[in-house]
Amino acid sequence: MEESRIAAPIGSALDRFIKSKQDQFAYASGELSQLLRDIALASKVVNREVNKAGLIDIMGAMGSTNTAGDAQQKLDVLANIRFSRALMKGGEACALISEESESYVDLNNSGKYVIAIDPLDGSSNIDVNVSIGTIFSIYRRKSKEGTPIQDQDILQRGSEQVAAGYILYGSSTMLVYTTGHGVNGFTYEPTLGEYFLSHPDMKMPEDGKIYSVNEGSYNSFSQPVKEYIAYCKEKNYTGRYIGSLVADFHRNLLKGGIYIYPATAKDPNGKLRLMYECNALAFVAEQAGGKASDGKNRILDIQPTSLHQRTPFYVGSKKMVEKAESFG
Ligand code: AHM
Ligand code: MG
Repeated sequence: MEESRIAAPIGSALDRFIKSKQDQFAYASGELSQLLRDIALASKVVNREVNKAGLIDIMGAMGSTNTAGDAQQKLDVLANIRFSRALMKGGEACALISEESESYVDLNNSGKYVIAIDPLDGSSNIDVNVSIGTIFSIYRRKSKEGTPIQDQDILQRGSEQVAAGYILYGSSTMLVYTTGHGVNGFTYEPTLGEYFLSHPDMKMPEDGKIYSVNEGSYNSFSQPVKEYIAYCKEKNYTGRYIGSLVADFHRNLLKGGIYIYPATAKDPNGKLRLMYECNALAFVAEQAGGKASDGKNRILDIQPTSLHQRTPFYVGSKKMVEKAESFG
């Protein structure tokens, strides 16, 4: 039997797991595996920065901050640097789309993959010790390697992702990803410096009782969204909203629930970004049996027309998303 058909045992190290699944990739040349390893490595560095975030002021007060200024940089900017460097060094990626950069960044022209990343999402939670996350999408470039990057390489639909996932810096740090063959979650063991398989073949409950939405914006929601929220209350659902998309999504993935960031008066297209926030989580959700839409259309079918395009986002347990959509 091929190694990838055998369920990997809980406790498998991420590197070994990636290697054992390599033949599932459409182009099993090892480059996508290397790319996933690069992302995992950068996330360990970011995890270290996140964990000592509260100490930075103390270190500053003690005069022990690094003179290059690294330690004083905002964590989201720092995370962007860490991921960009890892991807640049790795050489498998030709372009990087990031929440932190206005336009895409050219990496290695002979690289085969395009990466879209939100290096550190949940900015309002960074300074207050609440969970934050990294979100990533990986696409295969369409134009020939070695030629200049084109719009068709950058503006791909979510359905064309070859891999996607997130890192959650929470009470423990987890990396969850899919390559289109189910979803697997790995927990970071800091003393060993390695991710280990802790959540094999994750499935989102088909239905749930948790709704996650910023009700502070209630007055500017559309009537159907207001009615759906009223429905959740009638049903005595539990309201849970961390304000960190990765953390809210992860909880709902494990327990069953729905996350909604709808259009508001301030943000008529919602707040979240299609290319580096919604697509990756939509891919993970679908692979786990859940659903993701903009309230009407499947997220993964939306053709992006610009890098930082926003979309309303409904994601979570299949039946809950369908119910929310049914309000119109
Ligand atoms: P960010 O990219 O500036 O961090 O914003 C994205 C975050 C999501 O993690 C979170 O779900 C949402 O914004 C919260 O927004 P709000 O405070 O409007 O509810
Ligand atoms: Mg973000």
